[in-house]
Amino acid sequence: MQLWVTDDAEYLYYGVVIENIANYPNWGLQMNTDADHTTGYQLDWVWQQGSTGSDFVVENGTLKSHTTNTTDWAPLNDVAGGVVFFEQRGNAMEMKIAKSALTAPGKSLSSSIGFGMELKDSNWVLTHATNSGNLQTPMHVYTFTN
Ligand SMILES: [Ca+2]
Repeated sequence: MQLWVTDDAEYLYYGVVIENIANYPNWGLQMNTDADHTTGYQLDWVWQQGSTGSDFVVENGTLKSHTTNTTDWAPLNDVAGGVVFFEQRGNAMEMKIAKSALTAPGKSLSSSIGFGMELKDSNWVLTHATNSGNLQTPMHVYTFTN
């Protein structure tokens, strides 16, 4: 898997290339948007404990907010209009996310965000992630340039 990220004043952009993409009909791009690992979903079985705290996830092309601050899954809330562009062609996908959509009550958008991609099978079982083969590494960090 290859994953790129950049930003401008209003948007966050991701580009992803996934080998054998047909094996992963479900996916989630997790984001710790407030740079606070104590808020959001604690994905400690994927990334290093204390480095996740995912506040938002782009799940199969739709932006959703996490409603838990623990390792226990909880229902997600759709964030309407958060993904302003999404396209998948072959094994590549691009998405454009409104920065203004990446805030929630008590959570502000940090200038540095954690992120990581999970790839899942048809039963939503995690089968690959950006750190697959070396689980428990810290979530990736991107610092905004705008
Ligand atoms: Ca967080």
